[in-house]
Amino acid sequence: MIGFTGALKRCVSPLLSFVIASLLASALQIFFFSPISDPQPLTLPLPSPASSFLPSNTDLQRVNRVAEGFLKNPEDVCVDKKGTLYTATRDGWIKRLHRGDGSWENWTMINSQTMLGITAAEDGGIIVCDTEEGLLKVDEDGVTTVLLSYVNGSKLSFADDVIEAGDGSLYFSVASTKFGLHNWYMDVLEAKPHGQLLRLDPYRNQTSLVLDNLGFANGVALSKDQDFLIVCETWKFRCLRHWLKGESQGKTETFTENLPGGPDNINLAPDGTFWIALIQPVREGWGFVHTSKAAKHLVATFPQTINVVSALRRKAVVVNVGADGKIIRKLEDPSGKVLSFVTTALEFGGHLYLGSLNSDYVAKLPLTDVA
Ligand SMILES: [Ca+2]
Ligand SMILES: [Ca+2]
Repeated sequence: MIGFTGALKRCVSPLLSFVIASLLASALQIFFFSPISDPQPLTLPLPSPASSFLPSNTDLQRVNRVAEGFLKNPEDVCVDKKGTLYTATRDGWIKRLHRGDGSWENWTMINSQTMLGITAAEDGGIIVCDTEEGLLKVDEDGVTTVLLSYVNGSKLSFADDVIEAGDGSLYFSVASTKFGLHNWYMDVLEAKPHGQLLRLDPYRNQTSLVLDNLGFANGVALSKDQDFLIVCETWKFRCLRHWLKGESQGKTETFTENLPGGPDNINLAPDGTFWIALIQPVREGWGFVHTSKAAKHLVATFPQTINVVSALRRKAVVVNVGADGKIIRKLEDPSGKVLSFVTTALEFGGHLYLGSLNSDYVAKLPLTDVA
């Protein structure tokens, strides 16, 4: 018996030492190698968000897949005055859809894997946010030039979305001045406001800071009359309104908040409302990860766990929001069966065009089919 206990002790103590050493090593690794510093608790949307009066639905499961297999991770779409639809794909192309014959064209190769928001330019062509290169202009002939790559001597990185105002100004967001596209989720985990909204005056070639300390500055849109600008703050689950004209000019206020997801791109609809794509950075039942510093460090150190704690690839939600900031409609794929990680929704010609970082097509939904 004593012999057995002794053998057990001899066996258990190395095992225990191993377990303790492993835990210590993990803790040290997490402490020293975590890419985030002093993470803050995330204020999650309330369990009964403003949209809860809108019933859950499966409207986004009824989309048609356009150009399936041809469009790699189309993060954003835009449409020009002629009705040509553009998207930037993750394999470096700007591709476009010709309205007449419905054909897609490999329009111009940018040779970049880091393109995000795009917008149609007033004088033809499009403007592209490239998280590495800055702001790019692709003219009508498909020729690309760099519009802006430095801001006050610092490299412009993580430009996320851009919109052109009638006076030629380009308003654009910088999602994070600390993290990049490849580790954007660290910005969510750290939950400190590193985002900005800037304005480029192309005639004077001057860039100015419009808003600072934003919680992952993402989509930007102008109102129909261009009297205000909206910027989305992804991990704050809200959008801000910045007045450009009128008696509130220069003032900033909350436009819509407590959204059922993190707002990504936003697009003005023909009737003056807005379509906002909402990504799902927090998985239901996993909110504790976003309130515990230790859990945040753990996920940040082992980023392969992001797909476990987030619902990015499990759900798709878009909302239609009035010019007063109130949610009018909510369209969903609640299980991600057909669509997930939808990052943009653009209304054009009675259809909604949806881009996603988890698809190889643009989804198209006739708006007559949804309530
Ligand atoms: Ca855009
Ligand atoms: Ca975006």
